[in-house]
Amino acid sequence: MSETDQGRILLSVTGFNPKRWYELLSKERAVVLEPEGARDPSIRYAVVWKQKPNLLSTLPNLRAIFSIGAGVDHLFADPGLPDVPIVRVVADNLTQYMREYIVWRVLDHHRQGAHYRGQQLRKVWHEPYQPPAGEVSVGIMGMGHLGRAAAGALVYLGFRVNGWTRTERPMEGVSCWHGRDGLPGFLAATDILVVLLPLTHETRGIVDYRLLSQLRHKNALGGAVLVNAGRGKLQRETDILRALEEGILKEASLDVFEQEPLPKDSPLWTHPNVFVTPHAAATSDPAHLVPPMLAQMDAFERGEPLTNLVDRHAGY
Ligand code: NDP
Ligand code: OXD
Repeated sequence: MSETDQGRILLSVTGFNPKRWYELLSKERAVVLEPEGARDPSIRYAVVWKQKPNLLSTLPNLRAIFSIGAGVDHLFADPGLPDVPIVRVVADNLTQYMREYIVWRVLDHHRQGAHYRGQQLRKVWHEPYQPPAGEVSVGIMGMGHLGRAAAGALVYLGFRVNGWTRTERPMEGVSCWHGRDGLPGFLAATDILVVLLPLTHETRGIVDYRLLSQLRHKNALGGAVLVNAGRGKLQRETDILRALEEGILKEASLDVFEQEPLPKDSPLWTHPNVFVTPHAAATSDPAHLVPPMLAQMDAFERGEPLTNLVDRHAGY
C-alpha cells in the first residue's frame, strides 16, 4: 500500500522526547510531528500524549486518536477534541509494571520499610511486631485492567482485598463495592488504600481529608496508608499532609501529583512518612505498544472495529 493510501500518522507529544516512538512508527508508516499547515488532509491517525490544544480539531481526515498512555485525561483537557474514536493503552507489560509497583508499595508499608530504614540510620537492632498479611486489608479504588491485576497479586500474597468501582464488578476473592453509596463501606473496611482511578469530572479531588478520615485507622499496621498511582489531580495534597500530621494517615506512597514534576518546595519531598516516585509506576514502552497500535490501524482500515476504546461519556 502506498503512503497516500494509508495516510499519515501525526505523533504529537509534549513532556518527553518521542524519538523512540517516531523511529518505531515510521518503520511501518509515514509519520509527522507537525501537520503540514492547517487542515492537513494527509493525516489519518494521531498518536498523542498531551497534544497541543486545538491541534487535532483542524485535521479533516482524522479517523482515530491513539493515546500513548492508559489514562486519557490529557486528551479530554483539549477544548478542541474532535469526535473520532479514542483508543487507550491496555498492554500486558504496562499491567505488569503496575502490578509490581502496587505489590512493592503495599509490601513495603506492610513490612514496615520506613520504620526499618529509620532504625538502620540509627543502627538500632529491634524487631517490632509484624502482623500477618491476612490481618491487613488493601482497598483498591478503580478495579479496571490495572486494579484487577494488582488485586489478583495481593490476594495471592494473602492480603484481604476490597475493590471499589463505578459500576458493579464482582471479582472472586475480593470484597466489592461500587458507586458513591458503596464508598463508606469500602473505606471503613480498608487499611491500605490503593488509588488506581482515572481522572474524570467525578473523581477529581476525591482523595481528600474527608475520604482519608473514613479509612480504618485502628488496624494491625498501627494506622491507615495511602498509595496513589492513578492521577495526581485525584488527590488534595494539603489534605494528605494534614492527615499525616494528625495521624489519620500513617504513611503514603505517591507516584502522581497535582503538579508534575512535583515542585521542589513541596513538603512531600522531605516528609519522613511519604515515599515519592516521579510518575514512574508503569511506563508506556513503545517497543511493546507500537506493534499493536499499527495492527489496530491496519485492522480499522480493513473495516474491523477498534479495541480498548474510551467511553467519552464516562471520560475514561
Ligand atoms: P480502566 O479504565 O481499565 O479502569 C478504571 C477503573 O476505575 C474501573 O474499575 C472503573 O469502574 C473505575 N472508575 C472510574 N470512574 C469511577 C468512579 N467515578 N467511581 C468509582 N470507580 C470509578 O483503567 P486502567 O486500570 O487501565 O487505568 C487506571 C488509571 O491508572 C489510568 O486512568 C491512569 O490514570 C492511571 N495510570 C497511571 C500510571 C502511572 O504510571 N502512574 C500508568 C498507567 C495508568 P468500572 O469498572 O465500573 O468501569
Ligand atoms: C498512563 C500513564 O496513563 O503513564 O499510561 O500515566
